[in-house]
Formats: sequence, C-alpha cells, structure tokens
Amino acid sequence: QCEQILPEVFLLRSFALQMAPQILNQLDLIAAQSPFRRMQTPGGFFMSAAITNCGDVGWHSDRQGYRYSEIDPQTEQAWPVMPECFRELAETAARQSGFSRFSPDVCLINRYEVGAKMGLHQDKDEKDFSQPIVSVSLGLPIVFQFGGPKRNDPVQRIPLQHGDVIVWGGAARRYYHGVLTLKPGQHPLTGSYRYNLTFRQAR
Ligand code: MD3
Ligand code: FE
Repeated sequence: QCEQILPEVFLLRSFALQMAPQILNQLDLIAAQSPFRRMQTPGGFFMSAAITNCGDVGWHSDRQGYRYSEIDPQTEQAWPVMPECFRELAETAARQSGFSRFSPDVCLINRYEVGAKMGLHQDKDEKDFSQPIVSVSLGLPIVFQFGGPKRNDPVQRIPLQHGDVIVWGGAARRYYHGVLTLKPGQHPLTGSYRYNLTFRQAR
C-alpha cells in the first residue's frame, strides 16, 4: 500500500481513510475559529482554493507577499491549535517513510470547490528544506501534478483520492507541483469539496 514515487517521495494510499471522519470533524472546529478564505496573491489575483491553518503558525498571502505568522490576520487571534490526532497522523506517515524527526508546527488546509485548481508552484516559505511535507487528501478526487526543480521540467500526473497521504522529502521538496481543476462530484463525507492538509515544519 506504500508506493515509492521518487527516492524520497512515498505515496501511502488510503492511509488516512479510517481517520477521515475524525479529521473532518476537527476541520469544522478549526474553520469555526479561523474560517476558510480565498487569499490574494502579491500579483493581486485571488487563489481559487480557500485556505485556513492550524498550529503554532499559519501560512497566508496578500498583496505584501507570502509568509508564516503566529496570528491569523483575519481574526487577529492565534491560529487554532493543531489537534493531537493530526500531529500523530503526520508523524506516523513521515516515520514510515523514513523521516523520524519530523515535528510539524503548522497544518495548512486547502479547500477546493468545483472549478478550483492550484497552478504549478514551489513551496519555499519554510526554513528547513531537509524536513518533508506530509499531504493528506480528503473528499473528491483530483489530479495532482509535479515536475522538477525548474518550472519547465516535464510533469507527471497522479490521481489522488480520499484518504491518500503523500510524504515529500529530499530533492522533491523543491519540485514544482500543483493540482488540476476539481471536477464536479459528490463525496459522502465532504459533498462537493476536496480538502488537502499539508503538514510542515515552517520554523
Ligand atoms: C511537492 N497543495 O498547499 S498537496 C500546497 O493538493 C499544495 O492542495 C496541493 O501544493 C493540494 O502548497 C498539493 C501535495 C504537495 C504538497 C507540498 C509539496 C506536494 C508537494 C511540496 C513540495 C513538493
Ligand atoms: Fe505546494
């Protein structure tokens, strides 16, 4: 059930399946405190995915740029605490993939509605690139794509389904990646949405 895609990238199919209802319950509590919102990019566009965070810090974007901060700029309060079951899931997935020292301080949560996508980008706002990123997909399926360290590198596509977990480490941590447009559908647990949780060590 664990497939190695690249030397330090592991796809753990259905790894979060059993925990999904619990995760989704926690997401409702998190969103009640720090709501999902579409963030503006420095270029002035709005991202099509709606974002919130939990943890010691949260990632956000506005006309001034991308950054992690301890305060949610919308609520002017601390971000919601990361639930213990989130941390355990992320650390277990990382450990099984060979990253024994992973200790996430943030979980960035993307919510995709039908028609939403995420263009190719690199994640480079974190301090230590030797730590992996653990991603958890919930709800409607989507096609994930990743290339290489250069924007023009050829891309590979992987369909991601409810419960799938990927651990991104090593050189792949710097690779361009994104998701294609979310297609219409209904998932018994999330309706017409797809959620993606990414656990990171930002600081
Ligand atoms: C490969 N999210 O939040 S998750 C993001 O499905 C992001 O919402 C996508 O890209 C989503 O930044 C993809 C898989 C993922 C996450 C981080 C990565 C793949 C990655 C960082 C480096 C390389
Ligand atoms: Fe990313």
